[in-house]
Amino acid sequence: SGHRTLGPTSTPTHPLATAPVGMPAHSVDGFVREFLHELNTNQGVALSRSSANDQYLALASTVRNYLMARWLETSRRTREAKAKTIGYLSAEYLLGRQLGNALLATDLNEIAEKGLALCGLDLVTLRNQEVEPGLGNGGLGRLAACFIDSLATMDVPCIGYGIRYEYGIFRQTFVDGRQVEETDTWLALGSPWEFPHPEASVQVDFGGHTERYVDADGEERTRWVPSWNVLGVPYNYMVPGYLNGRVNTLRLWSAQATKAFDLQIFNAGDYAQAVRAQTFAENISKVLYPEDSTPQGKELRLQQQYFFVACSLRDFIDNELEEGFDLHNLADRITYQLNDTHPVIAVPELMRLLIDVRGFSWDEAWEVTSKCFNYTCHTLLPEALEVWSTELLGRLLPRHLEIVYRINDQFLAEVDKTFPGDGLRTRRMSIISEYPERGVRMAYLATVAAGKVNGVAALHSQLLRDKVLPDFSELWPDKFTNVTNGVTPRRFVKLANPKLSDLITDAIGPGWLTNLERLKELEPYADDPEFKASFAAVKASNKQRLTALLKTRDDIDLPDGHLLDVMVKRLHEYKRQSLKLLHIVSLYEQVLSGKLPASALTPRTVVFGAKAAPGYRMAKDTIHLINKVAMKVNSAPEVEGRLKVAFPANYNVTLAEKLIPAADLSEQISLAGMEASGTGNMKFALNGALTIGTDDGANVEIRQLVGDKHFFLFGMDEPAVTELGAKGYHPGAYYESNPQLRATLDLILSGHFSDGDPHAFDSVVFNLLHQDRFMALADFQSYVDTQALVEQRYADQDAWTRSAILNVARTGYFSSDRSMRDYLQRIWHTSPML
Ligand code: CJB
Repeated sequence: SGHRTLGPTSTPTHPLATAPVGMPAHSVDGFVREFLHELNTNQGVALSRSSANDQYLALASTVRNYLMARWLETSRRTREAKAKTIGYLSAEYLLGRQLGNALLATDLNEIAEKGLALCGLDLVTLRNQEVEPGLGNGGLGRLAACFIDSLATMDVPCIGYGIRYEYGIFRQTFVDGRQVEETDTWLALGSPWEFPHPEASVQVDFGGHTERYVDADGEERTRWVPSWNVLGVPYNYMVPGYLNGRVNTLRLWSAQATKAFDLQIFNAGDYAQAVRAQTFAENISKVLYPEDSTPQGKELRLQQQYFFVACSLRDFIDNELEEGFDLHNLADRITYQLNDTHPVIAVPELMRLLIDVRGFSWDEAWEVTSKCFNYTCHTLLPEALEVWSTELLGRLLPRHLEIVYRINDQFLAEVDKTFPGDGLRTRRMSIISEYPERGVRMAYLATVAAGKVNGVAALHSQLLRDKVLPDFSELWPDKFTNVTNGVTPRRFVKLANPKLSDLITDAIGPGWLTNLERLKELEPYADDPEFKASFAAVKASNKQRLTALLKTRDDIDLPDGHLLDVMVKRLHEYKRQSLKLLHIVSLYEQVLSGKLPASALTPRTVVFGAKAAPGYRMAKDTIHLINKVAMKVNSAPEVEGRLKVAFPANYNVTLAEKLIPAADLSEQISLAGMEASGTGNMKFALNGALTIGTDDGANVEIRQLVGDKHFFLFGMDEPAVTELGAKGYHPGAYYESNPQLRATLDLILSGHFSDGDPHAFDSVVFNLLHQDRFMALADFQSYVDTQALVEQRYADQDAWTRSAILNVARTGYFSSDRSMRDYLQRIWHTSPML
């Protein structure tokens, strides 16, 4: 018929049919041969005629080939062992560049460098060709990337499931200091790390209605009659473990129309209509929603969520399990981790698959489903908890809404049995909310279905139980647990900071990279003058590397010898970039008004990196203000050589890898009780920056581990915040009673930073004065006082370096390998295959 057969035509019988291809030779000559072969056969060009992009793509596939045998072998070994797999369900993976990590995982960096040099090419230049896959917004997506790296490195079977967004997080530029978003065309120059498998596409249904019918056994059943569908095409990515032979899979789904193109309509002359179905379907995986911590409740977003979990559940059941597998035992083979509420629609989807498709009874299906899921909550902000209107859910997924209602009925009956007659409680705990409209509280649904519910740092997990889900924690105390987040030391120490890594290895040997607690062995070196000097030299060299990068990347001049003070994270009111800004303006104002001689300032460069959600007005206005303050401060002769503000645009993983190793001071200044964990805080500490921070998120644990002397704590703690809120918070009172705070805000209101326009920053300033939901004004004095302590401490470079070394030595706990161990023991109840 002219169609290609999908899947194997028959069972392959050759002895080598299931064996992986052999590993390419590990030699410089071999590498060069393979590289040129890829360049010639994949890119179709000769070296002499090749572009940098050709060279990058050929290099990527050369390196990729070294992982290929291990990838195939991993999959064979996992199937054969019938090992339990972690199904990590996440709408975001903020992966960062792949080439460096692949070179590290194959130990090919040196060979590649030498081989390319023989070809007259430079490895660093080619590495810089790569456009990072920005398939996430911030911490949540980057955490997912760290976790899958750790699982691979620990030899734990894991499939990461997500969406292959055609456009990832927007590229940020500044025009007159204002953020302008541009499309992230990360796929435009080719994507050598992905393997599409259109033959393994999955059909996903939407819309329509449900019907009751009686099956052949006389059983009353339900069938969903959908009204439209799309195809999910899987794209596989390698997730290599560090030098251990395991290569797990990240499987991202791309949406495609089931009927690509209507030839009849085309022939009738309606060209636009002929492609409409295609456009409509492909919109589902077109673009990452750039909202971070604030779901918009948009229909397309719900389509994305259902699309990827429906594909993912079907994929595992149909393709990863052996034929004839009894799905009653599904929990023996997979445990799904729900990364926030984004994939929670997987719960009714599994129920539907088991009941409507596989003929399970409700109770049998619930028995299986309630063993398969666990849920991680990443926030405390009430506006970040997803609620889907039943109107929308019923229209898009009518069968799922029915199932959710029944889960709720069954759950509320259980509540009523435990707390008879407590109608208020049942109403509070209902998965269905009634105001402002009827909706499904996805966090409640997740909590009801999950075996375990966890927060992401000790404080956050406690507040999650006490403030967000108190009734649930009372009903099921054992369901709740904490797993403090972590970061992968492969990317954020070894790749980002090769010089520090070499220094560490020289001191304590190489084992630390997969056993990060071994950094403790560095403690005695904090008092070793030679080590301290080398450590300081590494920091200085990282600053130089950053200086060179910012010059070419952004035409920013970083002055020499400054305290490098870095605040990089999404722009959010709760994270309080505005507080950092008030500190800068306060310093500047004091010099300008003659209250402080410029010579009294510790030379300091503040670096910001932050994207604002495109629809988040206050965040965008804050970016504008920071840029305007930067322009003024940077050109003011009064503070020249003493104070500088740099705001490189488009902060991303690639920039983080250069910024963090250069930093002296890490800004972690959210209002206590608001930052679930933070993971940037961990990356800075591990790279020898000292933290100025509130008692919030993982800062609490960082401070406990590094010790109060090596951490700059300021501000109210969470109970104080709650108390002040209860008492009634009046930010204006701080303005009235604190002359320096007043002078600072007045300078902004004077139009000094806005070419005389006094109203340019009204939104930001009046918000601080009249609302200040995150109490920046209340913490202002404590913050600037603590910054003065920072300066005192920095003046003693020897003491500073000692503290920096102790930060590195004492934060090995924050490896995502440790986080994964905690999940394995406390949540997943499985172990590495080793
Ligand atoms: N987080 O990045 C996001 N997006 C959300 O929608 C909700 C939370 C962040 O997750 C990180 C990983 O757990 C946390 O470290 C961070 O505090 C939190 O804001």
